[in-house]
Amino acid sequence: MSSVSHLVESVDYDRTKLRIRLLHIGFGAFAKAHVLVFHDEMLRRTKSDWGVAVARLNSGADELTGLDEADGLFTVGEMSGDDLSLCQVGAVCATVHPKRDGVDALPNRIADPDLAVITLTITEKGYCLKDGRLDEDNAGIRQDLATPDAPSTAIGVLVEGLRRRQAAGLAGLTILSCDNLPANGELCRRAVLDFAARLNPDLAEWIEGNCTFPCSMVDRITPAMTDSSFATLENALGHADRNGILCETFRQWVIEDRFAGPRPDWHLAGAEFVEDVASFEDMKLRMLNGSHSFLAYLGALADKETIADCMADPAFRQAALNLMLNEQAPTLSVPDGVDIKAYADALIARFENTALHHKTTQIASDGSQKLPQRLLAPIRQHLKDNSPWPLSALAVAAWMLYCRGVSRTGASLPLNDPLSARIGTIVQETDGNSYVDRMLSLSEVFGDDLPGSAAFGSTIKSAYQRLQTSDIASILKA
Ligand code: CS2
Repeated sequence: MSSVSHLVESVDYDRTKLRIRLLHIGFGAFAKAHVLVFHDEMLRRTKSDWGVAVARLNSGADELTGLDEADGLFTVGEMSGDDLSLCQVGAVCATVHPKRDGVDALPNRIADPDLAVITLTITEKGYCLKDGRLDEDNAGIRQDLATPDAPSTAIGVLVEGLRRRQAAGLAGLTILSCDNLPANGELCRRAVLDFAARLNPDLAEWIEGNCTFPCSMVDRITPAMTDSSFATLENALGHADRNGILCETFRQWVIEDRFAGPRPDWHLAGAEFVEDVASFEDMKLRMLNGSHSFLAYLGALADKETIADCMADPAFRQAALNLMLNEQAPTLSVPDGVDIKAYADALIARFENTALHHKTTQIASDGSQKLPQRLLAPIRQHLKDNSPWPLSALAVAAWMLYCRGVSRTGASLPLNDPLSARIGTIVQETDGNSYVDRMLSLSEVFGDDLPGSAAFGSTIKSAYQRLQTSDIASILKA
């Protein structure tokens, strides 16, 4: 790649006119490359006053300070093969971090009269759910319920901010989840209302009557930045940008059109406002994320570092396509106008993008939170229809084998998961079929129904045995 040869699309709107009307909580790689890119393009087209404040809750205070030092400006590089196009995002007017700015900073930002919309990328575990309801045993939730005016979880922060809005006699907000969960808005609403109701039923009623929680489907492959991707960006820009991000060129955002108040004109940047987003969510979660998880666990076990490395192996490539078309697509109600075969082909092409160094171990993280919607929901459908699901079984068994922390050649595999302590105990105490049985007893993952299904248990055990004894590429070819 040649240096200093890439044209950067600089910010072309008057940043002094921006007021903070949007707050994004969970400002990581994905938000930079997705929500903020849509928003920035909207600002370029409309020259409107929708400024953004971005927040993080746990780690990342220094990164936000780094962004402040760059006056909120950062570069997004879209990569396809050897092509890299660069764009500067100027929408960010302020950053907030409770550990840097104090516990009141975020609730007060939510209670600002100018604010109209909150977008969230807090990952699956950030919603603190169990069986679709707030998990009151979650340590963070327990703590926030005890000290609600000093919240540490996203749910606690939202409720405290909304409480301050209600007390100030302000209008409600639109709270827009952008995480990879089915009916993400509904789940967010449930968690917020459950939390609020525990504190004060009147507050819960106010939130229900004045705030909306639209669902949305978000899509853009955005690997975590590494030294090498920062170097690629620096080479293209001609100078370093520690706030920058690299991602693929594709992006999609389908949003349920249910806003409590003003709505940003994101459609001018390609977002779609629709009445019902469920079919888009399921399609993306199962076809893209389901096969991502499949490739992540099987690929990591076979020592493949990235998704593109998996795709370079014909056995993996064909298996991913087969999983999509034979096991995921038949469980979907495909959105009108979508050609599912073309969608699958496009996903394969996106996975093949060698410019994206998307690590299998990154996607493998938080499996206990991801498996249910990506793989287990379609498997339930197959069990009901009595249709075959051999590749989905391999993916679930591969997750179990991955959790033991060692690849087939003995390389160590990192386990990042909210259930890692319990999984670690199961790994220590059991192996073989009894290991599979103990893993199946994790009801957060498998519910109460799947462990009781003989067909499910025996299929996973047989897939697990094959993975332990045979070469992965030959299992995929079989
Ligand atoms: C991935 C997603 O890490 C993961 O679990 O499957 O982050 C995926 O890259 C995005 O959902 C793509 O839109």
